[in-house]
Amino acid sequence: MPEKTPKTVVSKILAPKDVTSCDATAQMVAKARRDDVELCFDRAANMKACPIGADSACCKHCSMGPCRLNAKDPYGKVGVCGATIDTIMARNFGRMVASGAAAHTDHGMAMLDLFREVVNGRITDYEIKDTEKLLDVAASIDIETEGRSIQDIANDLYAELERTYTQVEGEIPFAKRVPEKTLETWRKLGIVPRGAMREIMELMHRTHIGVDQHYENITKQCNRTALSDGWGGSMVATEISDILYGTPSPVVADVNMGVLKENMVNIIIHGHEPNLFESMMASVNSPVLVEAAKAAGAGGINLVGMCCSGAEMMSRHGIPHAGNFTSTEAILCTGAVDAMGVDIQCIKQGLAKVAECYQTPLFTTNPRCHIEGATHIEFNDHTPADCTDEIVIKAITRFKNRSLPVEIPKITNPGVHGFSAEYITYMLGGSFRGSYTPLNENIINGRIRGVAGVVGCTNPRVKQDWVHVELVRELIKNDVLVLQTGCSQIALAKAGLYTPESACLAGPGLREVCETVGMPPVLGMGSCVDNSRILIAASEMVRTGGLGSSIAELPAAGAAPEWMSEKAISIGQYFVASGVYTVFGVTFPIVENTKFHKLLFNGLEEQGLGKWGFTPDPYEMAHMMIAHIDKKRKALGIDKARERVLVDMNDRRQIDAA
Ligand code: SF4
Ligand code: MSK
Repeated sequence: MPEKTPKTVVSKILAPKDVTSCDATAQMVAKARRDDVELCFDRAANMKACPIGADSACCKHCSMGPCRLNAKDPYGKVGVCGATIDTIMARNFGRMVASGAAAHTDHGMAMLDLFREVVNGRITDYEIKDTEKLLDVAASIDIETEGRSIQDIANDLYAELERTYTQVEGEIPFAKRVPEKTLETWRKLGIVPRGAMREIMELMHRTHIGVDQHYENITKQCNRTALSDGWGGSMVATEISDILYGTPSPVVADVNMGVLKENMVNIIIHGHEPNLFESMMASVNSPVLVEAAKAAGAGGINLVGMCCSGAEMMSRHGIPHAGNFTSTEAILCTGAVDAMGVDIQCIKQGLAKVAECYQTPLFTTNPRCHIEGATHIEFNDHTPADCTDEIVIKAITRFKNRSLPVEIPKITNPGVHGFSAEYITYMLGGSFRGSYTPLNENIINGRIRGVAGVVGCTNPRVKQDWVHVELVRELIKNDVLVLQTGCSQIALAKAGLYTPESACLAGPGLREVCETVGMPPVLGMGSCVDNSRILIAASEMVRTGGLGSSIAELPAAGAAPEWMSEKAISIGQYFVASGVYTVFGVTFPIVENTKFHKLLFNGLEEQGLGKWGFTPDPYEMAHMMIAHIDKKRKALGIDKARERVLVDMNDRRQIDAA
């Protein structure tokens, strides 16, 4: 019999401080060890990643295989069907893009379904909250708004946006928002998306055995599919969520496990769909349920978010946030979670076992996501309170019967969140001359060196949050303004960088801008689906002028330093296809020194798009991004302007000491 590794050995191998730089999570990892409970960190340590799979050198697309090629001798062998390593890697990569894009677009389509039912009056628990946003979005795709009723405009908007998903031929509606030169490049390359369903279907078809066997042609469809996500499914999800629930503007919120309260009924919502969370907000404020909580001996009901719907609700309403992806099991070890409700995406199956260990009821709510061992209470947009009220009632019962010790890490990090693309316009220009002009001017004059999007997951294969935090600190120190979403935003919030005072960590130029405006050097924009806000901000920068005529010309770069999901690959690919240099950490699922690798890491840039980069090291990553930003500044002829604002050594020493 093979020898099993006892959990006690695992606890000796992994010191909590080695798996996470989040103190609260480390405290809970230590507690899990004492309680003999296994978390994702332990499973990662005991699951050696298959090197052939990690390199994408393995194909299991048909039963003549699986075929394993050798990454060390990539052209020494082909699959049984004759597929080369470039075909195999491109197909595997393409399927990651298809799956990631499908996740975002299915979510977006669910938001659009809800919008349709609200507009036609069949759903009354939600309403159009932000009519100004409705008018802006409608106008951006040439829907007439003058002198028309909100109802008529909303009906037209629904009909138009449905094409994002279902259209068979033609360009998706939000192609109209793409800077002209970028769009021209896409047209020339034949990668303007039609409808997301068509693009995802075609990519799945092409990656079937015996169909597309040229890595360049597969990559073309990867671009088209990823763009149908970024400028399609994801963008619709964000815009419709804003219309229904309000466009975020800066709000102060607490982040970290200390947002749980020992004397309250604690409910966590985790996932990606705001409708479950919005309904839960109503349920926890229901006087009847609040009374029931008090009758059970609680001070009240405490609703907190995790992962991406948590980031979205924090940005929109200031709801406290308890932690990112890698902390979702660890937080259950507090014993203080009276219910966890989940919907879709990034919900670890391991939650069920940890929840059982700590007597926390775990509820799945979405028909797309059931988990063995969890209780399923289906959420229905037509009767949302049926689900969320029941979860609250179950949480109150659990609170009343709490029998395990409670240990809540006493750490909270306040910060300012909720920087939508619209608010950036207002913040920098004021209500009378709101525009991106001040941002562009500060980039041109060199106070701001460039803009970086730092986004994406955390991953138990690297020390949680550490790569995000070190990367962002290095970027802002070098005057790069950082835009963030998703689990990365939460990592930096926990590191205290979401306060305006953290501007003291920035270089002198960025610090001056932050202090003038009163903003942090790191701007959080919401969930991973809200990466579309970064695309909109980039388009506005191009449209405002002075920084080139395509996204590819902007002094900008992107990174997902601790990525783990297929959604991240789709996001990375749509940023690359939009013209952004995008650097990933952890690992990259492609063998180096192959034709497909050269295409992704160089060839796409030669076509007028962006390109991929990779390094697990945060400092190297920062300097790869800064070098790219400087290259773009030089090409724009604004590198000289930057020299005028260079600081003296004394100033620099002060920044380093801060
Ligand atoms: Fe092997 Fe080709 Fe089948 Fe892939 S498609 S498993 S490479 S025979
Ligand atoms: S939740 S995709 S771990 S950002 Fe959007 Fe976080 Fe990545 Fe999931």
